[in-house]
Amino acid sequence: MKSMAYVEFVIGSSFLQDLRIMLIGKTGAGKSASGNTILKGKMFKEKHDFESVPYTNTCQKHQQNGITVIDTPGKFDTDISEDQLKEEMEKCVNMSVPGPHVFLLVIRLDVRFTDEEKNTVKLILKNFGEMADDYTMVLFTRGDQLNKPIDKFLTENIQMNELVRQCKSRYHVFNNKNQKAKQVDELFEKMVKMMMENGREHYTNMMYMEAQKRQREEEERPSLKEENTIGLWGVVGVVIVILIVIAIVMVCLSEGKTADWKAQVGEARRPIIKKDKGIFFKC
Ligand SMILES: Nc1nc2c(ncn2[C@@H]2O[C@H](COP(=O)(O)OP(=O)(O)OP(=O)(O)O)[C@@H](O)[C@H]2O)c(=O)[nH]1
Ligand SMILES: [Mg+2]
Repeated sequence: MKSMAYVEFVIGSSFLQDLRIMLIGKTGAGKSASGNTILKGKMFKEKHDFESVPYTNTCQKHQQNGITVIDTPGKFDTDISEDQLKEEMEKCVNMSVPGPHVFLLVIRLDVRFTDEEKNTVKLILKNFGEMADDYTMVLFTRGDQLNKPIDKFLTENIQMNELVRQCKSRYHVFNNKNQKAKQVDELFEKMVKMMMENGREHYTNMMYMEAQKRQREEEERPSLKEENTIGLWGVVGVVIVILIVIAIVMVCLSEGKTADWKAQVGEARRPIIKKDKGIFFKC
């Protein structure tokens, strides 16, 4: 437990005079609700539990006391096409210029972290590139539904544990139904620590461009592979044809020899006809 003096130091810290946070995650994870908890107000619109389509379709930005929160549309299992979402994400990055200090990867604690969930999260992170890992912290929502200590929960959920480790073991738990200030102060404390570790640097637009470039290159790579496969099959085809030609030539040659041999043998095996014992061959 940190002393109150330390927490007060963090809250008053110059780090928090200009802090840019970007909320990312699947639809319904609780991004908008978390944005409201952080800014201590009802600034972002939250969706209702029964809605399956993303509530936040466009980037939203709100500021309070030097803290900027950028809310993003939920990824990716819904109506919005991949291209539309990428376009929107680019807008979100531009909205955060010169770039966010922290990506909060928002994850619901109360749903099983299946392979599908894992892949969605992978896609979200991939969109920002590996460099974003240094600036990412997992924010678990629905802490009100957690019935055990978070450490124990993570030990029992290998997939979530893995994700947290990928984010350099940075995580925090929010209960957005009870916007207690303490949970926000503790989050800021973790963010300040992270910013110190990152030398006060932030994620930049350049990093985003680089990540997008890499992604495009990766998408184009399968066709290169295909070309290579076609090339490989071409070589295999030529080799097969050569082998067939060689085989035919050898067969012809050996048939010529056989004919000679047959001729010789035919000569040698001329039937000997004996008058009294019929026909037999001389070996
Ligand atoms: N019980 C509980 N409900 C929460 C918590 N956080 C979010 N919710 C609820 O979960 C629902 C979805 O939250 P949103 O913040 O709208 O989710 P989102 O990630 O912004 O979703 P999209 O905008 O569609 O991408 C809302 O009904 C929230 O009230 C939490 O900590 N506890
Ligand atoms: Mg939202």
